[in-house]
Amino acid sequence: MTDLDVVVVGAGFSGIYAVHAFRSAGLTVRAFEAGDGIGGTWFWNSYPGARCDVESKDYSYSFSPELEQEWSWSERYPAQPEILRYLNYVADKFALWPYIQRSTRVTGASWDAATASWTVTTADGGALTARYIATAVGCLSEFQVPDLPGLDSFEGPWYHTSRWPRAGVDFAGQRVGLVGTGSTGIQIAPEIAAVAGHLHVFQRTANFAVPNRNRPWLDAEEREFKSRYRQYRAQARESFLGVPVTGTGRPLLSEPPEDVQRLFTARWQAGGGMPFLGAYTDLLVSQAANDVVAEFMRDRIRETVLDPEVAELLCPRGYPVGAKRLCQSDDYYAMFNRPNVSLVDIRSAPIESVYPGGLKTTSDSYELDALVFATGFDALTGALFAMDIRGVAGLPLRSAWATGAAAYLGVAAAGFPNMFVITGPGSPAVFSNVVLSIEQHVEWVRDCIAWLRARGHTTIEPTADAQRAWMSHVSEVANATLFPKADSWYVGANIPGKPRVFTSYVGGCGPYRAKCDAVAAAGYEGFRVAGA
Ligand code: NA7
Repeated sequence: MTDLDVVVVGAGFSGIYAVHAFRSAGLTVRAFEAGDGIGGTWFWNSYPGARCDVESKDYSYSFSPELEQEWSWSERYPAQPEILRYLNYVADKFALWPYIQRSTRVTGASWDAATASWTVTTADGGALTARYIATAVGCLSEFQVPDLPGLDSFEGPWYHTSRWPRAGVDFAGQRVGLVGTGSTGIQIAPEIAAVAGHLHVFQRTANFAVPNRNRPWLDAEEREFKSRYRQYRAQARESFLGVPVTGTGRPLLSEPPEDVQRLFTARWQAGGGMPFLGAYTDLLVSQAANDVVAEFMRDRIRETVLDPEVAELLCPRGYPVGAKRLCQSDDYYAMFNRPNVSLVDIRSAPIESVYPGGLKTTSDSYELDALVFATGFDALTGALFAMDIRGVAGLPLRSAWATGAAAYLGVAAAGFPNMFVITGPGSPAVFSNVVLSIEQHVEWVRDCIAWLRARGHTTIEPTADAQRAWMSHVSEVANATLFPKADSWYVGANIPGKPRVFTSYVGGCGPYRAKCDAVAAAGYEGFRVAGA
């Protein structure tokens, strides 16, 4: 007998739904959450300007038609506080609080073959056993601060955007340095610039950013949309990105250039990243097609930023559009026209050190009152490796994945029986509307456990062969695209020493779902089951 059927690690979008889904299937479950509130990514990333780059109507649970109808989003793109309110509302509505233990960090989990169970340990010294564990730790949760000489000596405060002080930060009149110009840096920069005395943006790599055109969601629009929400969700499930995007269905290179420009202009005016990347079939597979959209975007930067030298520095080069996460902002580029903002090129003159009064590059010194790091995450594996997970014969997950993460269907790993990795490596997670991907994984795991129980099986584990074949399919699909061609967190390039492997499935959410369903229908093909 185990203490529980399932331990869920984390209470963000995936952990919250996992608790609900598993409980509804009659399982005993507890989620452990390190934060003192639920929400995961949306709990921790409370920096000013934090906003999702997927539209509210998509970035929300689809499992409950009632929830879908009664919740009302206020804006086209949801801001962090509203997403957090939504998740708390979900926990209230489905009475999930008794099953979520907050302020409790899971430190390890080890598999015991004799009892076919996991022992899960927590930082407060607790331990309990469960037949299954489901990691719901998020793909972007283990934040990283660059190892800069002298950072300890800095006299002002410094922050990472993913651990923002709850009480907020007052930058009024201060000289602020911002390191990092990914999605996060691009969102926080205009907020700091609006109040700071001066903002220095330290840019190592320029990023492509398209407008959001964020606006309030009008009542009439919402009513009309909600009348067809079910059909819309059905389309989303079958779609490539987990969001129905209308593309031309044709390659850009076969189109007259003036038609291409007209379409891009219309999409630029409408806002949003997915409509751009989904506009033509060859944008993410042909460098020549991608060059056209890249130049279109550089032209928009040049027409927005008044200083031509600054504009050129902001123009991304050397990697395809979309191979790093396409950023979204309505005011990032225009911010550089403010007299209190300057762009510092740390590609040509890297940061050398931090000193008590500021930051030194190889060419200049910058006097600063505060420093902000928007320097990203040890993505996909960081939060899993932060725990001491040990599978068959005590094998540490960190060793099993030392040369690259691998999971069959992106949801279960050879050597780690009865462990399910929600949105794990090998799944489409970060290349999709992740809420939909989370629901699909959680439901698949719920059904798998029900199938095992119905047959009296106690363990399930993917075979090494099935896992190898799946990961080689993942690579093959990725290598036919431009995605692996940038130094990004998608390939682990942002973490010194991390193996450079592209582990996300970019074959589309619809086909991926079909594959997972087919595996289940074939009696969990590629898995070994045992017991009873
Ligand atoms: P990202 O996208 O990983 O961006 C991190 C930024 O920080 C990026 O501009 C990096 O430059 C920069 N960075 C990282 N380390 C350093 C060092 N050591 N020195 C200088 N600059 C550095 O993280 P975000 O938080 O913006 O976004 C993560 C995801 O959240 C995003 O993709 C969305 O899915 C939501 P680099 O490009 O590596 O040269």
